[in-house]
Amino acid sequence: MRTNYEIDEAGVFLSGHHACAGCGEALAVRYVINTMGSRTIAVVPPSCIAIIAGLQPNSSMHVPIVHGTLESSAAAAAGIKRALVSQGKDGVNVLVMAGDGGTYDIGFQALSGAAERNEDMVYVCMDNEGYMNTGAQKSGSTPHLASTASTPGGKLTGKKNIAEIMAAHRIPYVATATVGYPDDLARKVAKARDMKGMRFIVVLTPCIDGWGLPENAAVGISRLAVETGVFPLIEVEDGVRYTINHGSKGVPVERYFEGQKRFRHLSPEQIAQLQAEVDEGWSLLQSRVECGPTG
Ligand SMILES: Cc1ncc(C[n+]2csc(CCOP(=O)(O)OP(=O)(O)O)c2C)c(N)n1
Ligand code: SF4
Ligand SMILES: [Mg+2]
Repeated sequence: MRTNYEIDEAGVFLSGHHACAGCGEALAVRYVINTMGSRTIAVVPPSCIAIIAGLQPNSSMHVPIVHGTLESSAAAAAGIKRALVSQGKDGVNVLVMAGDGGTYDIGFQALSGAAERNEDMVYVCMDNEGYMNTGAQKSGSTPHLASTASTPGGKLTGKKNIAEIMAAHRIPYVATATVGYPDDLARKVAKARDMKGMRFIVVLTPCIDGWGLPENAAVGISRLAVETGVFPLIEVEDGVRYTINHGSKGVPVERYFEGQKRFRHLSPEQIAQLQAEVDEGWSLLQSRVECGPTG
């Protein structure tokens, strides 16, 4: 899928950072921060993103970074934006880049409160489906039956649907994206940047270490996540207007699991169960779409 969106490599993300080679999260950070532009203040809680951002004076990003706590990113961003507005600096973008642990779980209270108040920020969740910075433990985003450091036999519960949860707050904009489709990702970030109120984007960012991937696999595996329907690309406006940006090609989910060490223990019965779960999720999503697929 191509959206013909021109990715702006504005040079806000600099060469040289401390992520693992091939890290999907670092790639997403590059697209997001370059698209947001240099008139941006970013809040980054503890995560691999904070490692990628690095410490001053050697930060990989050419914008101010506020290193907050894992619980408080959305509250911090709301306060920063309000302070800027009170100083007459309306044109500065306030961005959160938080991991899934800092979004689905530990930072969720602050995020939900900020969404209820429709605070003016772009909140991007870099979703690598686990607490990777601390050794790949499971989070509320880890998929059903995936093996992690804290669920070595496979996670017994499912992945929370954070896009649906945020859409239920009826905020102006919710989207999903992934590094496998960078022009779609950059288009969504630019769209969110130019809106007002609470905008939320969850970006699937494969983790080389936690998913058990070769260093060159992040882009290909995130494409498969979309093509199998495991991670649909969608936009939701005002909590009700759903668009699917990429129609499922119906690739079997087994193709997505192949090559990821976190799924190598799955039995044929478990793969069939996961296929049924993906099919059900896809049908539910279709029922929410008013407009047809655009991609
Ligand atoms: C309240 C709290 N609990 C635990 C930690 C330890 N901690 C630091 S980073 C991190 C992992 C965060 O995972 P995620 O948000 O998914 O980001 P990732 O490392 O995967 O990019 C944890 C648990 C912390 N800093 N604060
Ligand atoms: S542990 Fe995973 S998310 Fe963290 S830097 Fe390495 S590849 Fe990236
Ligand atoms: Mg994570």
